[in-house]
Amino acid sequence: MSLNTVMPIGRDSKMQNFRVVVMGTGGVGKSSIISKFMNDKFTEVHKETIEELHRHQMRFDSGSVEIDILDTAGSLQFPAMRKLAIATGDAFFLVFSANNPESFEIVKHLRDEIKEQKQKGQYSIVVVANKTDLDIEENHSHAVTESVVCMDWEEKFITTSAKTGDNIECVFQALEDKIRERMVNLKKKRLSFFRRISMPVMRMTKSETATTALVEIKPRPQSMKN
Ligand SMILES: Nc1nc2c(ncn2[C@@H]2O[C@H](COP(=O)(O)OP(=O)(O)OP(=O)(O)O)[C@@H](O)[C@H]2O)c(=O)[nH]1
Ligand SMILES: [Mg+2]
Repeated sequence: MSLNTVMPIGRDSKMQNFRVVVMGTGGVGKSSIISKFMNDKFTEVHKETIEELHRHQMRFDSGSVEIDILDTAGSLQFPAMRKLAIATGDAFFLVFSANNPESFEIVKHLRDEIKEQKQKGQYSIVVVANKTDLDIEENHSHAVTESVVCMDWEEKFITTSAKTGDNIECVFQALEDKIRERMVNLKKKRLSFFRRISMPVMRMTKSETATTALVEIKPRPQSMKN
């Protein structure tokens, strides 16, 4: 699927649902990243978010997936709201500002909270270093942060600029990859479940199997037919 196939959707009960929660401290560019991706729009004005839900559809070979993108409050968030956001998330974009090292500290705390609240394998994280268009002198070196995220945490790290649009698609491409991974794992789990429940048949003796087969192909008695 290409990112161009992401489109607004109506409700479809049969569609699989996947929620990505966008978190990070105030002003790091969470809403700007979403707006750039969804509407190709960027505004210099900072309007603090309370909470906003965006909905899109991604199409995969095996079907469509409904994507809820939850844009959270950076500075105005209550702990209970954050807890709920974490509880309902399948994936998390943890955003910090490339020119503000303290905003990465918040990302660390958020990751800890997610890890505490959710079970391993139940969620995916993408760490986003935004505002890379700002003067290089102002920019904090990515090397250390990137190695912490990629080597220690083993999570995906992407540098972006919501202003220029640089790498914005990569963030959502990473999400797409995570969903695909999740779908494959789910399929594998289902297959192993079916293998497990078919085990007793495999343990049957030859004669038992033959009897079972006979019972299965025996025609329906005449008396039972209408
Ligand atoms: N130069 C530059 N400015 C950016 C970028 N992304 C966002 N901004 C600016 O940073 C400010 C905050 O952006 P928002 O997207 O509102 O940040 P937020 O994380 O959603 O903020 P809260 O909703 O308050 O948590 C705005 O003035 C944006 O114009 C970027 O990549 N580069
Ligand atoms: Mg916002």
